[in-house]
Amino acid sequence: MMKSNLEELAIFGGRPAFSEKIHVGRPNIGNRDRLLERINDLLDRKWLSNNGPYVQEFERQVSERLGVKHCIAMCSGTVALEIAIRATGLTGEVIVPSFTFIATAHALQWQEITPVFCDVDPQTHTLNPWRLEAMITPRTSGIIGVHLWGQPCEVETLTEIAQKHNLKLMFDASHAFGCSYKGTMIGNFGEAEVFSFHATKFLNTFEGGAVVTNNDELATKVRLMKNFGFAGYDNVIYVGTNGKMNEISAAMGLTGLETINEFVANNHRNYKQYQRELAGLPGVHLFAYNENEQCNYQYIVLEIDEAITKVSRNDLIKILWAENILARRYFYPGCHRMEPYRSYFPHAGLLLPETEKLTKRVLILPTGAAIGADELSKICQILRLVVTKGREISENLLTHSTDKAFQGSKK
Ligand code: T4K
Repeated sequence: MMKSNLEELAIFGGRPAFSEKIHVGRPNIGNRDRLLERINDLLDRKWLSNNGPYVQEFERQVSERLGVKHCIAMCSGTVALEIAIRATGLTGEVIVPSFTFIATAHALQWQEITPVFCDVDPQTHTLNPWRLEAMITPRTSGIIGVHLWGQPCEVETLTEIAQKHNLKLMFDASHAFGCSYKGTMIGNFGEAEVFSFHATKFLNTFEGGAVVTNNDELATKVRLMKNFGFAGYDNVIYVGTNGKMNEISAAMGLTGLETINEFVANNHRNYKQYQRELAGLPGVHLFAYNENEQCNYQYIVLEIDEAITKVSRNDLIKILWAENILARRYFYPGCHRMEPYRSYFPHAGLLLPETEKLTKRVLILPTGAAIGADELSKICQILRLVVTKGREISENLLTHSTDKAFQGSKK
């Protein structure tokens, strides 16, 4: 049933639009039989970890697909970032966006390297190269750009700046598997790029990640570091940790790679439907992907301009949660407003006006194979109802207690 007036909204006592929760980040699960076949194989083989055949095959297929020389699979994107940072030799200060998942900053701070937060471009949501040069100090050793939502950073300009100032450039490509920049696959830029294959990512290995690079020396170092520094039995030649991907994760990754075109097709179909059904809705802007590049369309990103909608992003989230649509406000409130960075740099926000603005405006909607066209239409219809009656809703919300409907998202 389509909702057409305010009393029908669940936040004001109506029946929720969905009887079950609709999540952002539902995993892409490829062919279940193929996965189970692989799991049976690996159990029969009794080879569960430590550079097993599935991990080797997964690394080979990822390298081939991206046209990159080396892929080193890992147990998570965060550990892959930490190892890449260490192997690249970053020290002192590294410039990163604050508008990213906290792991980008933590991977530096974990090894006592200071993340220096730079503002992002309001159009691309990625590092603003024009702001970046002003953040460089004598302690700066590198830059980590984040291809947020799979939208590539301004790679060329960042490369020029890094060369000019003799800085190392790396990319957190956690969101950007299967995306391209000027026709070249993400994975080929900077010293190294890092993917996440977490359950919620476009391609998942339950938990997992990878460092990819075209640099032979760096690849050797990363490979050693993710395996305690072992160069052979009884021979440790480097400080290292345990960053290894296990066989069951690689089995999931290989299975996902077989149907990756379907994952893109689902996401692209949903993106186009959101685009059509939200078109012309005042104050609601759908983040636009460049359709001339390869893209995974894994995130449906809205920006809510409260001055026009008259209903705030946070109220909109409460309304959607009451309808069982669990929209998220990634990456609120920005790394600079989370510990320990909030204590270290209490005034960082002054240099991050676009980040501050985006963290108050962005809302992520569900997509992926788990959501059908009818469900998606229902979500758009609720958004349309709320936004067209924004002022009335905000006034009503003031008189209703809505805390129960919304438990608050973690970020
Ligand atoms: N850099 C960037 C830019 C990143 O975005 C991330 C990770 C990293 C680095 C680090 O990579 P990893 O070390 O994680 O590989 C999620 C993910 O946990 C995190 O991997 C991801 N970014 C981030 C953007 O999203 P949360 O806190 O939103 O997770 P959670 O548990 O709330 O899950 C999100 C939604 O997904 C839930 O509403 C339900 C759904 N879900 C989740 C899982 C785990 C499922 O339906 N099934 C599942 O198995 O962080």
